[in-house]
Amino acid sequence: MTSALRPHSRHLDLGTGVLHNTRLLERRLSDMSSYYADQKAVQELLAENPLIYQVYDAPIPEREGELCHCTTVLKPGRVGDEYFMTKGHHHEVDSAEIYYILSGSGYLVMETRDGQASELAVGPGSIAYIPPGWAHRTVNTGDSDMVFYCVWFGNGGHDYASIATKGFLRRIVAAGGVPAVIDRSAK
Ligand code: S6P
Ligand code: ZN
Repeated sequence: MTSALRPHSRHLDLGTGVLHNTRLLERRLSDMSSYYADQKAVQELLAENPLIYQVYDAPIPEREGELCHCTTVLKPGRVGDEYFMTKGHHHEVDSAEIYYILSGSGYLVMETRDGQASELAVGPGSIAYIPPGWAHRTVNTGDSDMVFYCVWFGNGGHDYASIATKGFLRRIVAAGGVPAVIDRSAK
């Protein structure tokens, strides 16, 4: 199978995470207000509706044989005691993904549909391997942008619905000023 694409490259600005000649997607609090546990804090912050993250998504065809890739710039901040985070998703086709953390620090929160969970602390230089079947979310626990580069299978697809409905088994919150991993149901 020959790709419709010609060999090419694009420029990644290592300082800002901007990946040039890509599609920019922005997620503000209003795009994901139900994802945070503290709904009183959500309501208070919605007036300002902060930018939570940006995705610079390379325009690669979503089909078998291709490698989709993008950078994400996840802002620092909290909603109540819960750190800013991405929505998180499963891939529709169980398939692996690589995350390369360029700057900032936080957690990759992962889980399987049968209830296994993992919270991986990552920082600059971390290359995280997300095995097939593990849903994933990134959480910025630092005080600067968390920038990371991801590569996944073109035919992987994205399933946001199950996470949007149930959330992850664990949340990352500030407890006494430091990050703590707590169960989803904990107050
Ligand atoms: C894509 C990969 C990342 C995320 C991005 C935003 O498979 O995992 O590029 O898309 O970090 O997160 P989300 O959960 O809103 O797609
Ligand atoms: Zn993914």
